[in-house]
Amino acid sequence: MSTTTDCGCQPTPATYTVKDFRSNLKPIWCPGCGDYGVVTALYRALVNIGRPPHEIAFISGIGCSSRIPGYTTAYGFNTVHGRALPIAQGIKMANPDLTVLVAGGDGDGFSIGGGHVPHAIRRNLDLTYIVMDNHIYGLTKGQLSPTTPRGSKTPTSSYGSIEEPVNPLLYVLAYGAGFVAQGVPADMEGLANLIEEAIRYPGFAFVNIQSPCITFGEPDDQLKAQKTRMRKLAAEGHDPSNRLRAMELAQAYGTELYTGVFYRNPNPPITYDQHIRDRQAELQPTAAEE
Ligand SMILES: Cc1ncc(C[n+]2csc(CCOP(=O)(O)OP(=O)(O)O)c2C)c(N)n1
Ligand code: SF4
Repeated sequence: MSTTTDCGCQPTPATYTVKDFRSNLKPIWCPGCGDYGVVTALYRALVNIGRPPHEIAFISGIGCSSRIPGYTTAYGFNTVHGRALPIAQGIKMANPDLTVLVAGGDGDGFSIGGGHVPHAIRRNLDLTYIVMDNHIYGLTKGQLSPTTPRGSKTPTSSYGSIEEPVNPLLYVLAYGAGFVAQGVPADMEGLANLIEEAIRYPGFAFVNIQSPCITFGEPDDQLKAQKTRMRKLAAEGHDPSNRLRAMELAQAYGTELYTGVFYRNPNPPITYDQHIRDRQAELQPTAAEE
């Protein structure tokens, strides 16, 4: 952190660097795991946000990806598999001034924790949900996950998966999320910008990150392949205020690798946490009542 003075009297706001957000814990992800890129992009986004680490709470579930809070200096809580969202909502309610980030894998978010996603969206607390989508259960050694493509061979689908995968983008759009984006670690700058935009969005914001699992993932998902496959929505002329078009584009999940903002509500509705603050203010006794 650095604090400078313009004239020797008024300190200018503190500025933070990546070092301020990187913890002393050395990541134990496999060398080449996409999650390294995710945490680097996150550090960059937090530098741009400019809030100190103690004003940020970072909540995760269980999985390789869910280790991420430990690699930051923000307040962190590595909770229970699939239960990051309810705990994050409680934290935001208890201290609405915190910037609350939630992260986990596709298994954590769309399998065991899938029932929490619609309710977090409809409540619309101001938090950012990052899913590190590697189409596999990484931590438990490569079993089928809810986003595993049909036909993929895994230890739990030896002859190829016969299940249709969940489409996380369409799922959250359908439930009314106000901010929906997708990024890849292969485009670090783009990913950092998306995370920053999501944090700045006043309401529930979702970022699906196609974060390759180098150990159990498919070759088509790896960083090198991402670079050739990715198609930036901005370059395609997509207008992120058009929710129906966003849903149309989101249908290509699993075939096209679109990156960027699918949808940003141009008129963000009041958040749940703001409703509560307003209600509390209304219920405060006036001086005459006291
Ligand atoms: C209640 C419960 N059920 C199952 C597990 C075992 N488990 C731990 S992580 C995990 C899945 C991990 O996959 P994902 O959430 O996609 O994260 P990744 O490791 O791929 O980043 C499972 C099934 C658990 N820890 N707790
Ligand atoms: S198993 Fe896969 S997701 Fe887990 S750390 Fe290794 S490469 Fe990453």
